[in-house]
Amino acid sequence: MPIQWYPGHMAKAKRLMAEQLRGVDVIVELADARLPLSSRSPVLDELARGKPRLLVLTRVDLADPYRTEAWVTWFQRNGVTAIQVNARTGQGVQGFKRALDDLVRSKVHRARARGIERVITRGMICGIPNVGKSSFVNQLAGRAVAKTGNRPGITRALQWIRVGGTELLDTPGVLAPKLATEEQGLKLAASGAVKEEIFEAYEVGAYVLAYMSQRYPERLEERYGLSIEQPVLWTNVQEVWPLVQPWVERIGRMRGALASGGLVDEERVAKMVLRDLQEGKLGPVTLEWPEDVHAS
Ligand SMILES: Nc1nc2c(ncn2[C@@H]2O[C@H](COP(=O)(O)OP(=O)(O)OP(=O)(O)O)[C@@H](O)[C@H]2O)c(=O)[nH]1
Ligand SMILES: [Mg+2]
Repeated sequence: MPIQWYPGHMAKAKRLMAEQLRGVDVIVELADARLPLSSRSPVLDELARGKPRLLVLTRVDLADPYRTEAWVTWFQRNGVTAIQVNARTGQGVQGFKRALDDLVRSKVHRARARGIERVITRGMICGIPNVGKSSFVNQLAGRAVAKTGNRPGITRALQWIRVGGTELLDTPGVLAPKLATEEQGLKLAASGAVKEEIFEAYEVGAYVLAYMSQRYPERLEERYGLSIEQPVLWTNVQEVWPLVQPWVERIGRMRGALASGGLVDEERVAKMVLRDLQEGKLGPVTLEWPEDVHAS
C-alpha cells in the first residue's frame, strides 16, 4: 500500500514548520478523538524534540464518549495531557486555555521575575490534514480568522493568530499520519482523513460494516434494519466482502441505491455508509479503543 501523502506542499510546509519551531514554547497537537492513535503523526515527534506538548482530541461530538474518556485516562497514564474538544462549536476551548496556561506558567513567572510584564507565549497547532486545526484556531480566536473546509489541504500557508497573551500558529496539515498497518489506513479513510482515491470506497465501506458489526451492531440494526447475528471480523476485503455483501444488498434495496436492471449499486451503498458514519448518522463511533493497543 504505497501512499504518496500529499507530496509537494507538504515537504515545503514541513520545512517551514521546522524553522518556526525554534521560537515556539508549546506544541499543540490535534488528533481525531475517533482514532486518537492512528490520527497522530509520528513526524511530529521528530520535529518536536522535547518541547512541552498538549494533545487536543477533536470531533468529540462524533466519537463514543465512553471511549474518549478512556483515551484521556490512557494518555494521562502515558504522560500526555489530552483535552476533549469540538472544534466546530468551541466546546472544550476553556479547558484547553486552562491547560495551556498551566503549561506556560513557568515561562511567564521567569519573565516577570526579570521585570518583563507583557509576556507572549507562542504555540504551534499541528496535526494531520483535515483534523480541525483551522476550526480550532477560529474557536480560540472567537471569530473566523482561518479558512476551514471539509477536505484535506485547505490551509496552505502558516498563519499567526493572537489569542490573549498567546500567539498561535495555524499550520497546513503537513504531517503524515501513522500508516503502519493497512487497518490504520482504513480507519483514517473511514474517518475522512485520507483522500478517497487511496482506497476503493467499497473496501472502506466493507471495513466499516465489519467494524460496526463487532462493536456497535445495534447502530446497524437501528439505521439500516439489519439483524446482526454473526459479527464479521476484519481480515481483508477479499474475505470480508462476501460476508458483508448481504448487508450491502439490504441497505441498497432499503435506500433505493439501484443501478440499471434493478441490481444494487454496491459502490453507492458503500459511499452512503461512509457518509453516514462521517456525519454521525450511525451515532457516536470510536474506530480504535484503548484496549486495542495491546491486542495489536
Ligand atoms: N463534527 C465536527 N467537525 C469538525 C470538528 N473539527 C473540525 N470539523 C470539521 O472538519 C473539517 C476540517 O476542518 P479544518 O479546521 O479545515 O481542518 P484543518 O485541520 O485546518 O485542515 P487542513 O488545513 O486541510 O489541514 C471542517 O468541515 C470542520 O467543520 C469537530 O470537532 N467536530
Ligand atoms: Mg487548516
